[in-house]
Amino acid sequence: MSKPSIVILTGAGISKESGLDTFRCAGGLWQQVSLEDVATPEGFQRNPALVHDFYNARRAQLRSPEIQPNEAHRALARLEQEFPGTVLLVTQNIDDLHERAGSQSLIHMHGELLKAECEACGAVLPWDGDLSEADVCPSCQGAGLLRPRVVWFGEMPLEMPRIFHALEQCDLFISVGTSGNVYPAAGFVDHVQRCGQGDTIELNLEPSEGASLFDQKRYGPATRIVPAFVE
Ligand code: BV8
Repeated sequence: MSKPSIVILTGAGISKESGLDTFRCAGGLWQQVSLEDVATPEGFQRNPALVHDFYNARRAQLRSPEIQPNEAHRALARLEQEFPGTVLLVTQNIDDLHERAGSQSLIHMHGELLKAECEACGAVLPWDGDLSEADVCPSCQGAGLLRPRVVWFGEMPLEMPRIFHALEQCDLFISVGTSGNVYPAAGFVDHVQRCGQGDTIELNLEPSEGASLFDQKRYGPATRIVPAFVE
């Protein structure tokens, strides 16, 4: 694996101007539904239909034509194209807007809305329609065992060793559009400060929970401040 000298973390704020809700801003997702009911394994065990409805609605919205990558997604894809092999984009988002903007060196640490996972055989499958308990796993034919390929609270995010290694090696850590409320992602800036040598910068609409830990901060809408930073 090439040594990414720039690690970028993104959160829901980078997709806000594309029309997707954030979680903790006014009117955000966690004000519409209780995260305990729809973003925990216990909630899924208790009421799988409610969880499927929550993710089915977000999947349908993501696939609607008005939801497109914005200038911030495109600026990060350009950065990767201009410096091949040196950028690793770690997103907390489960949308596919970074891919659609052209980013390829990409880790979805909280999973992907357009994938399903079989709790019986572990298969991870592309899934762009509704998911329900009636669906059968195409890999093992198990019924009622498919779940959204999404990391819920209390579950281990994906590819953590690879992410921590990149944080320790990078020359620059950029955090975009995240409130710094959810760990381990919220702890990445501290990890760079303690275990790495990179500079750290926060690009956000407003100061995050971890703002004081960043070497540099720029505030404003991502579609303005991210292209300005990349340029
Ligand atoms: C783990 C599902 C360990 C996907 C999400 C007590 C009990 C149990 C656990 C814990 C606990 N205390 C701490 C924890 C750990 C827990 C946690 O951090 N809880 C918090 C709430 C305290 N974390 C976990 O459970 C994680 N797993 O720790 O595992 C482990 C160890 C061993 C073995 C097994 C396990 C798992 C965390 C992932 C949970 N899944 N979502 C989905 O439905 O999407 S979290 C959810 O929050 C999303 O994934 C989201 O990405 C994430 C972070 O939110 P943000 O992206 O930051 O969004 P937010 O709305 O908060 O902020 C938006 C920001 O954008 C704002 O700052 C705003 O100003 C800005 N903005 C808005 N508009 C714009 C903008 N910026 C720029 N331009 C704009 N236009």
